[in-house]
Amino acid sequence: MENKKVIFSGMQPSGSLTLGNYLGALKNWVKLQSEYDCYYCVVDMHAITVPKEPKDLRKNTLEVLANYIAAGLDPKQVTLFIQSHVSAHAELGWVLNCLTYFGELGRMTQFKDKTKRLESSSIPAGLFTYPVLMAADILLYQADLVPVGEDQRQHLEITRDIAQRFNNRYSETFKVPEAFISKDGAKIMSLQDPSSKMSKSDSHENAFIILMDDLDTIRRKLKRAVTDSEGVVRFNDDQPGVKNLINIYSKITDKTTDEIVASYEGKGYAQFKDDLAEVIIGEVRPIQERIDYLLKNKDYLQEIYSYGAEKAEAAARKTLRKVYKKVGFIPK
Ligand code: AQP
Repeated sequence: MENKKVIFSGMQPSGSLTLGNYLGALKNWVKLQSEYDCYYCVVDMHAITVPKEPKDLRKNTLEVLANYIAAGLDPKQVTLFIQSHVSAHAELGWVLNCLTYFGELGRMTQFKDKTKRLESSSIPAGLFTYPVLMAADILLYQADLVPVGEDQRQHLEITRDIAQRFNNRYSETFKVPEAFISKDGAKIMSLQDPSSKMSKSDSHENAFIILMDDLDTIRRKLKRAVTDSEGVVRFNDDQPGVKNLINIYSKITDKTTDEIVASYEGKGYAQFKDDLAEVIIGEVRPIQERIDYLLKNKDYLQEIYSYGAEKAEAAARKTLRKVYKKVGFIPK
């Protein structure tokens, strides 16, 4: 069998997947599946770094898996699994925690963003060490490439640093992975605050569109999307709300931003937003039909994640055995 390069990536079931997750990452994952040996994971252990209702976590975990498949990932071609089913993630995570410094974790902008309104006494340690678990996820599979959105670049850098540190201290063990951020994978911003990224756990539900939003909700959220008082569809930094909407339009239709701006000359925001709502609906409707079908067939989903866990486990154990040996743990 030809040796394909390995890809690992995952999403947290911290909510239902947004248009940001889809356009920034998932759509790209689908394009890569035939060319690479792909491990795509639902990272439920990451999702408990902030408090989460158990029943919501269970629901979101299955939904994210269904979203993956409905967006086009083929369970026969890629390894689809749930992180907590492969205990090597937690085990390697601990070893890597012992190799990662407090100072470098403190520089992570996602940690700073997520904790800026919290007292230190209420910040879970897991939120702080989140990038270390992410490093374990990736390094277990000896991934060559990690397709993520621009927002995850810094976490990829720390993964590389940790891998290199381990290799230098104990001898060559991990492949040092590269971030794989496609041109198409730019950052999609919040519809309510275009200075922050669109996030599935945003407390303001008009800030994001989820792939499972019904069609009227999509139209309503678009209507309420923050723009400005210019009233002219232009792609520039002084109009961040409109710029974000043009970006979304462009990612879905493959039209350039210049083409989109030209086609709305002399037309106002209302027309542009209505059209964008229909563009989004055209993209998500077939995905929604497949999600519906999958969520009604939980046995099928279970078959997929059980099979995926078995495959992932075999690859992960191989790496973990090496790591344990190198750090000096005695085999059972
Ligand atoms: N707004 C975005 N634009 C482009 N890409 C995005 N991604 C997330 N938001 C955007 C990409 O989606 C993948 C999922 O990452 P995750 O679920 O592990 O965590 P995240 O990046 O923290 O995503 P969210 O939606 O913002 O989740 P919460 O609200 O829980 O923090 C990654 O590849 C990411 O780059």
